[in-house]
Amino acid sequence: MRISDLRLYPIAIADPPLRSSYGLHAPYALRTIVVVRSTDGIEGVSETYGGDGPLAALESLRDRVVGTDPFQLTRLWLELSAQAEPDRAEAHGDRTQTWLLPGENPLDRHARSFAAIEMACLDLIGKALGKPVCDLLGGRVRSAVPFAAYLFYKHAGGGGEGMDSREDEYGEVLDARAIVREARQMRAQYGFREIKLKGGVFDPDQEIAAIRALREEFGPSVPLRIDPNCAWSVETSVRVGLALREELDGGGYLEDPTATLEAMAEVRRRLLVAGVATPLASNVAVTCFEHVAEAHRLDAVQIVLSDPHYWGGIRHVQHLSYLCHALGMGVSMHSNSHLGISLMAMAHAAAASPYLTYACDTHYPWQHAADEVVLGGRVPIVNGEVHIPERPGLGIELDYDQVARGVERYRKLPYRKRDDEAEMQKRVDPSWRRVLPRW
Ligand code: GKR
Ligand code: MG
Repeated sequence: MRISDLRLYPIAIADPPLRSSYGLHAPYALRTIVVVRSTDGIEGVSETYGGDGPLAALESLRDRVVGTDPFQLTRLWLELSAQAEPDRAEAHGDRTQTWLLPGENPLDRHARSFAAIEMACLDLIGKALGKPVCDLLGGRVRSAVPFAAYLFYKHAGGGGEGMDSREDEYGEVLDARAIVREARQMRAQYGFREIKLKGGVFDPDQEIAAIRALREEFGPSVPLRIDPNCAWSVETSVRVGLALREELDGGGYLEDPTATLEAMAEVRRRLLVAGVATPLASNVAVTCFEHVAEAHRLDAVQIVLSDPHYWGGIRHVQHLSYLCHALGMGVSMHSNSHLGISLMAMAHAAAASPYLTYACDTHYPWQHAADEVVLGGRVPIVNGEVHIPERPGLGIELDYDQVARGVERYRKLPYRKRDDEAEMQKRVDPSWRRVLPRW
């Protein structure tokens, strides 16, 4: 079996005005749908970052991918990794997500492109053999993958623009009371049993109050995590860690409170001295295998946030889970605005990764059924879990009419790149800049 065709569909999907330390989400998030077709007419699909950059990176692989045996991808990984070397200068050697949004760092371009091809090939192989992806990788350790409620502060609006606006399910969410309301609503709809709050938006005392209000509402059986995406200094991170010592205990974590591994290590040291063992998690300072060793050496990070989209695919997430286990580190999963194909890729990666024991993040509740490209509509999340269906590959098929609508939305958009800072200036505060640390 060979790959006879590679098709790339750049799409735009409605996205509500969510806030983070990066700024504000634009009315549409960008994604790329990837289809590999085999010589025997089977199609494998995947979903990855969107916009011109990721699209051009994938387009440049067309000649290399077409003609390849989908079972033989290791050489492609090696070739792409070797080509990534010159990108070091372009990115000033910084492969973290401190300054560049996920999907934008040239230093993980090869890992992102490879991942998109790998996921589509696994889907293709699964469909050819009649096996679910997780069962191609040694078998699943779980058939239902838990995800966490991912709470955001947000402005009014459900995403999209003008006649193409989506309804605003959650309304404006700018204080602790509204955060609790959002959590209640999301839990009622999806049954999530763990909660993450995207922080780094308001004064840390307001975000401490929001976490406390969540604890008060849901009790200690619902683990809580907070992620300010490096908005805090070491001092502030320690202060928040001390203040939330009880609330983040029992399965919760403090995610990327501050920038750099050295600063995270300092936060960890100071919390331990004060008797607080809340683990620190990271998807900003740790984005690749090379970072894990240093994070472990410094004891800067105790939970690594995997993500098949930029760690080099589903198999790399599986490898990462073994590595973290051997090092005595935990592993969880990061997410970005995405549709059902990504959700299924994340679910299969988690199902096949024995030591991934935290509920995975997902932005899926923030996306709307009108934008879904999976045939039959939205992938169900029930009791906070995604079930691995007994269907081959990722377990989904593409709805090409929906893909065409997504491509049309993309075509009409004036932007081709996620830029939360520009969006924040445009819609909230013209003088807003991303400053780290802000507090
Ligand atoms: O969607 O604004 C967002 C998040 O801030 C996202 O871009 C982050 O990468 O969810 C992510 C995280 O955990 O850092
Ligand atoms: Mg994070």
